[in-house]
Amino acid sequence: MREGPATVVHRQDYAAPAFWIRQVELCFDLDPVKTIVSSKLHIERNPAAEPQPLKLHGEDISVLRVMSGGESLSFRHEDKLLVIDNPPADAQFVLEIRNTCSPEKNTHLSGLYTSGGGFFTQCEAEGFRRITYFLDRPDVMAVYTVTLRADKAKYPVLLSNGNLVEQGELDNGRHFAVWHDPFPKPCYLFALVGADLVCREQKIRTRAGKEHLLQVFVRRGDLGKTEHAMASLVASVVWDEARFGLPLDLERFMIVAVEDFNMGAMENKGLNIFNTKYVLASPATATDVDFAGIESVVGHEYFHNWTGNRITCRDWFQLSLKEGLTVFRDQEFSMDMAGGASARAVKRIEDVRGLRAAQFPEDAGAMAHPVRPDSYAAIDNFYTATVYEKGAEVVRMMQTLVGREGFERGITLYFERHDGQAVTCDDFAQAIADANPGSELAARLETFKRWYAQAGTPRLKARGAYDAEARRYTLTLTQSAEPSPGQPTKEPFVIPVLAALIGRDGGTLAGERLLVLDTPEQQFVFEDVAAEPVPSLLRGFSAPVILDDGLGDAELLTLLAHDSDPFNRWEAGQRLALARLLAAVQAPTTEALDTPFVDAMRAVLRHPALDPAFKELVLTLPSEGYVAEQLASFDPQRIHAVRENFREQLAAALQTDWAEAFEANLVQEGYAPTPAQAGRRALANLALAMLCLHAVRSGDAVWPGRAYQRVKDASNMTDRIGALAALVHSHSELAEPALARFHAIAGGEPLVVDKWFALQAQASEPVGAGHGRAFARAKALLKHPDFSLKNPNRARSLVFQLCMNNPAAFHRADAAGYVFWAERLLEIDPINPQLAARLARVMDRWTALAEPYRSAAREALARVAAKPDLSDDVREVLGRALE
Ligand code: 0A1
Ligand code: ZN
Repeated sequence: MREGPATVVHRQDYAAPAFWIRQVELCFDLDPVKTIVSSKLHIERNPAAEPQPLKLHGEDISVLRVMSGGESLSFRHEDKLLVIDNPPADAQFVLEIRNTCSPEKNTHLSGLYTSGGGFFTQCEAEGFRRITYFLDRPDVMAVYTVTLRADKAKYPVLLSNGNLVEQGELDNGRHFAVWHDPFPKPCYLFALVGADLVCREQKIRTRAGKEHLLQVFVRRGDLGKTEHAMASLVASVVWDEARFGLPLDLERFMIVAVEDFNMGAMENKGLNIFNTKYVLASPATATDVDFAGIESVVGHEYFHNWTGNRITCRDWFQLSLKEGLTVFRDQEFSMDMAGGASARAVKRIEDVRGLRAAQFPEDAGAMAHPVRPDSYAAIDNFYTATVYEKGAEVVRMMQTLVGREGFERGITLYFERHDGQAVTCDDFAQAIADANPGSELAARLETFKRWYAQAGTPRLKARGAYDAEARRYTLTLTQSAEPSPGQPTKEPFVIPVLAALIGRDGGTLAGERLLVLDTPEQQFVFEDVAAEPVPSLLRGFSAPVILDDGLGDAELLTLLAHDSDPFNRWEAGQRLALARLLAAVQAPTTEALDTPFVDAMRAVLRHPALDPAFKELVLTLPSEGYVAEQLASFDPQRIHAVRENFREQLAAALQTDWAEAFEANLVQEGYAPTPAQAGRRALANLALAMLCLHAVRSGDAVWPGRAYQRVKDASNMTDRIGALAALVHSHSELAEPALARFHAIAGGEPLVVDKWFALQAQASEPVGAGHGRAFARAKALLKHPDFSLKNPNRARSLVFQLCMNNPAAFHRADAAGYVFWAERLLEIDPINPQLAARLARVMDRWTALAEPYRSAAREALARVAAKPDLSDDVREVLGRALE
């Protein structure tokens, strides 16, 4: 941390390194206070570069000596670099460095740190330089041999990347292990673990007949919660080979769970390190959503073995090369695992809902950036929804444009060309296009690549005209895009629009067809259309755009009842609800919901053929955040009041249907985290929430009583927390005793205690009397003995949930929410800048707030930004917010 502006790195300034590091021998004497790192670097000059000093990155570490050929070399420090002005003149030479670091003091959780008495590493993006001096950039790829030495009793398990080549005893109760990774890799994929762990093992045979060992390492006592992670890993290995022909390339593949971790997990070669949240699960401790999260994150990290590790990024601006592609792959994996068409659609709807909740606001806010950013001050700030989720949509559009088989051919060509290299997003797009000459993508590749370069969510307008006489339907598509920071004007995007025409009676008038818009405006003609249709556009959300199709209630009701594309069917329901929410938010009072809408919702709830999971998605109103995003200036309190009012109306109007849905969807079989069971539990939980809401308003004690019983007796966490949420959000008198009960049942299990904090931090803020209660409760929880800001999961469960996911509690007229935010931010920043910078992002959309929130938010931002000792991470986020 330092004063003054951080250095900004620009994509255009990329230059190949002047030195390559081809081989690395590392030796660690692990000690929490002072770890000694000895490194031997086999360096090769880049003949294309001018002779120049060798500058190695290093941060928060101390150098002991630098040698070459048995001689000491002189060096100096320049900012955060170790500069060797006169390295050996040979084309190749060996450099030996000894340095120390202090894992125990490393609260940033980047580099080598301690957690729960063990040693763990996190090197992406720039953590390796916090371990030893190195050319810490992804295009420098080396083969690693790693020796670990540590006290055997305290750290019986010593792991690093690749294969174990030797292990044995040392003096003084110490032991050692030597690991060798045959694949050249950038240093961000390095990892080590030294800890007291146990593991679940399984052997797996790939198609080539080779046997591989899979291992999941956890703390003693957690072994019973590793079954699902292991099953997900096995499924991932099988899937990648079946879908893309990409086999496991290592003898051994390890997953290690750690309690203190900044992100979800990390794809270190052969040694993935995971946040416990994405490994540990049992029916009693994890919800269906947690089980699904584990499957997708285990898949994600495993898939990185090819997309990220075998082919990596040339520089960090290309981050989406590996992240967008790997998110796309994990989404496809989860869809394939889900099974039938309806379960696949449910997954797609959830993914799009996530994109709209996180990425659309990002693209409209202060931190808006292209999928391939142009500059950064702290790269850790660019592990964003844009790089990940929008990046995945860009890959998905490529698949739509070349077809599924064409895309698989493209992936094959990508590996033929680039295996073992560090490449760019352009290289990826080129491979997909080259494998599909004559495709819609190849025909307009340069235009398509604007998706990498231009920030902001494009708007797509669609208007149709039907000529009954000619039986012709003409669709006019128009696109536009708002300016974003640094990009005042935009060129047209390539927008793939999957479209079908539906009859007013629900029949199909024209089957699905791919329309490709690549100019500001284009017309598409459908011939031989028997009657005036309702267009079903952007099916499956075929492009990440905001669609204005001008459809009215009658047409949306038709799509909700009949569209054969489940995504658009759901979307029609959401749009009916959204229109009503927006109208009410902008009106002085909230009126009764109209009968056609309530009837349509009832029809979905009662529908004999629709999946419970799908019903739950349709009957959940658009979130407060999504409503806010539609408005140029929004009042979070008004949005909350209207949405709560609508929920109460739906609770009352559909009361008997909710009761039926609850009973009909109780799962009698033994717990399994399948989409079918999960869907039933989700709908039963929504029904219970609605029943409690109505009961508390009308003074009826039966449903809250049942919910309370369920908190006590539920046989799985999904049911238990669903019942608890129903009591908390309806402000039932039973909420307090139920919370106490839940905490007791948690028995100190960290991930369950996190849920207990998170639920209270998200508690619906009462509208009218009692307003402020949810905020006061969350604030009081800061003092709870179980609370700590040092553990990222715990900090997220209370502080982030309140600031990000509880708008009515957070945005207060008296600005107390913003004061809370500023105080926590300043507390977290010296401990963990990455985490603090995430919290800073809560204010991304402050300019769209209505008064008095807007002025109060600006004041809070300015107050924090004026502090002298902020980290580069936080400074970058605040700087952009105040620009
Ligand atoms: N590459 C990982 C995510 C990750 C990124 C940065 C981290 O530390 C700053 C940790 C993990 C993934 O995509 O899963
Ligand atoms: Zn990733």
